[in-house]
Amino acid sequence: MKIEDARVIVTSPGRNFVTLKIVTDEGVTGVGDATLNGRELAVASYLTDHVVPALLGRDPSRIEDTWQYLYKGAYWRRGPVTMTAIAAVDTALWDIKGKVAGLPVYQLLGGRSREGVTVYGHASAPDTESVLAEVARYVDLGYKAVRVQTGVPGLQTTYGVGRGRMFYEPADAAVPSEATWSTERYLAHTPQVFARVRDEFGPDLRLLHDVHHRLTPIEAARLGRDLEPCRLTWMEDPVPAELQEGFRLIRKHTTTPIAVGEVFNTIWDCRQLITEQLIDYIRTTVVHAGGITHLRRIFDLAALHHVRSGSHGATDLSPVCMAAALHLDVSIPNFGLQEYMRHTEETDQVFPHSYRFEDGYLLPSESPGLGVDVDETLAARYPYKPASLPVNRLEDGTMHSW
Ligand code: EZ4
Ligand code: CO
Repeated sequence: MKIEDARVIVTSPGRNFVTLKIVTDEGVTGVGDATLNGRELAVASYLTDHVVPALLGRDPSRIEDTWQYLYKGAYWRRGPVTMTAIAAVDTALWDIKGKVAGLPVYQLLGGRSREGVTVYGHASAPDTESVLAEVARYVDLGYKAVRVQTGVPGLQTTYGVGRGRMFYEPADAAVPSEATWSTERYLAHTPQVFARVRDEFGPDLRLLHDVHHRLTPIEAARLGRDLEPCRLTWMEDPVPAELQEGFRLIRKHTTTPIAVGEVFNTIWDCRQLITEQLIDYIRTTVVHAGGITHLRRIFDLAALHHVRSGSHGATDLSPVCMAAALHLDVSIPNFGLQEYMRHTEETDQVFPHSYRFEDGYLLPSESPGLGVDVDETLAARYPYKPASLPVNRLEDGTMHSW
């Protein structure tokens, strides 16, 4: 079998997505998500101009070899654009392998290690009172874990807080919009929110919070400590993580578990965090960390060091990524949680899939391959619209993380 064609599909059914579709000479097709929020066209070009020409004529069954060829062969290793492009190829090849074998991909990864994939939903609202109602809605829908984000008194907008029910889309303007941030106001407010939520919903509901990289290690240590009575499942992205040893300081001061990694692209970005046991959950994803092949390598390293998976699953990760993530999630020994934000109806129509939500769990598809596709005719009806993630400035105008 040979790769005969590989198409890059850019579409915007409510938000932008880039998808790679590989077609073999025997007519078997595979899909991979290649969406990099706010930088979509860079990946589309990387694929079209540099990867696709090298794929044509290759044997699609050689997944590992193709991964190594694209990673080592580029000379310029790592980085989000490169690793997202490699991820798309890798994911599509796993899809093809599953279809050829007549098995869902999780069977090729060793089969089930659990019945379903526990997911968490996003409760977000401008203030504490209204976020309680949002948490209740997720509990009613069956969710066993909920991420809680609120606005901060005195700040006009806060990243991570949606603009409507079940709707969360941080990428808006073509040129990044700007928001104002205050660490002091945030640190004073957040523990009060969680005290109310824990009080209202009791000890069983798993609660999570995303800091979106906005603190320094010592500030994150304080937040972690202040949140200890609320028993969080995790505090996410407490600090920007380029300086991996920075997490030692947080670790020294708090038992609040730490999750990080949604912006990581390779095992090298998290090697020290994992091997020094500085984190509890690694949030790397199929689409941004080199596909199923490389993500499994990261999760295997994590398993040796008491670190569980907690893959990113916001709306900019397409149903193709989610379908692939679920095959890994259900099969690995050290699964923790999977983030799950519902896509819009338009997105679900462009990417027909057969994974489903049931009683707080996502269940991977039982179809051969990944169990997801892209409807290219429908996709063509939604042209690309530039949209970027916002930036933050402190109250005096200084640029800040996120
Ligand atoms: O900022 O998906 O945990 N989820 C998040 C997301 C990310 C966006 C970036 O593309 O932090 O909202
Ligand atoms: Co996050």
